[in-house]
Amino acid sequence: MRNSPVVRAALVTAFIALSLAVLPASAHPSIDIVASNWKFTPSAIELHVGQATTLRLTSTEGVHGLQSSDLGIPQTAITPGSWKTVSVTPSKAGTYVLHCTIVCGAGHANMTLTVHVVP
Ligand SMILES: [Cu+2]
Repeated sequence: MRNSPVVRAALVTAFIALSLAVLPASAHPSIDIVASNWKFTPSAIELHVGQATTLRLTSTEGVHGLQSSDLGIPQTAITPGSWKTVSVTPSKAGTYVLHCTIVCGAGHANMTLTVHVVP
C-alpha cells in the first residue's frame, strides 16, 4: 500500500480537483491593458457595479497614465517593462471616458480608455 502507484495517482487527482475548485472562487476577474503611442489596448472594457476587478497596466512604448475619481482609480503612471495593478469596484453604472493623464506626444489628446460599467 505504501507508495503504491494507485494511491499516488489518487492523491494527485484529488489535489488537482481541489486546486481547480478553489482557485476561480478566490480570484477576482482581471483585465490586462497595454498602453502605447497613442492608444490603450483594448480601448474599451466592461466592468460590473459592485464587482472588484483587477486592472493590470503596462506600456510597450512611452510613459502614459490613468486616473479616474469617478471609478476610484488613483493617478497611475504606466511605464514600459513593468506592470501596475489597480483594483476597481465601480459604484455607478455608466460610460466613463478616461484620458491618458501624462502628456506623451502628438496623439496624447485622443488617447482614451472607455469603461462601460454595467449592473
Ligand atoms: Cu498621454
